[in-house]
Amino acid sequence: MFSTKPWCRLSCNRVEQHPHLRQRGFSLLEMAIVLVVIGLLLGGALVPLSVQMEKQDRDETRRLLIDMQEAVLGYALVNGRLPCPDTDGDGQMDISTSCSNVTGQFPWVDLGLGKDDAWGRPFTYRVSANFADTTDGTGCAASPTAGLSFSLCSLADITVLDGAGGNLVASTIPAIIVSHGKNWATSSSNDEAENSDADGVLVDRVYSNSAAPTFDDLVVWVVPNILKSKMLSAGLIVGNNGNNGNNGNNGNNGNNGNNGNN
Ligand SMILES: [Ca+2]
Ligand SMILES: [Ca+2]
Ligand SMILES: [Ca+2]
Repeated sequence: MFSTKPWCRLSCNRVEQHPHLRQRGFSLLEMAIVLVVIGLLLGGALVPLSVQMEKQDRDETRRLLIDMQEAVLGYALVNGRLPCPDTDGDGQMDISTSCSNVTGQFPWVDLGLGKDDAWGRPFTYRVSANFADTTDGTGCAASPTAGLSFSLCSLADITVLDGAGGNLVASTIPAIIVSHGKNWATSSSNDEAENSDADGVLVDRVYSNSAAPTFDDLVVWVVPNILKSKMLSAGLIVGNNGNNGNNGNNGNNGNNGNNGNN
């Protein structure tokens, strides 16, 4: 028995014989509800995904910063001074005798790494001039070791705070490297502005992308006593002779280093 409808003889015939097979489409209301539910599910999944991606980027950048910190120490062991920043964007440090431009980008060509962070942006690098110039034992040693830019008594001039105008985290730091994070350097955050104003005061504090002032920068620095300890271990700085002042490895009282003349 065939359907009387010529335009759908086969399929209509089957439905007419088996009414329970008759199909009905979704109403507009049902479709709207389904779309809303899918949207909610997708929205719920996408927020954690972006958070997860930022965490991966931060972890990657943090690992790179640790390697860069190690590379700076290695550079000091080989060259007797810290690298001077790159100030013209070619990845090579810009230095004459002195390291007069102490803030710039990390010299990624000379150091062999550290061109960009995980967000494709350059790192900010600041160094203490006394630790990066080509003058032996700048500032304190009476008879500095030839070829060494700094001595045990040399003082660095970088300070790290826990917020703009906040408490000290570290002082007399020879060099510091900053990734400005996913948001780069927001003008609305005093704490982030402190890391991009090219002076010797920088901020390292807990991450926050919601509560003001926001802060997503990643910061590592060269610890003065680790630097000097490595130089001592390598025999590059001699701890107890007058050449390097009389202050042992206490970098923080280096003001007395001038007494080495006496
Ligand atoms: Ca350069
Ligand atoms: Ca930032
Ligand atoms: Ca600053």
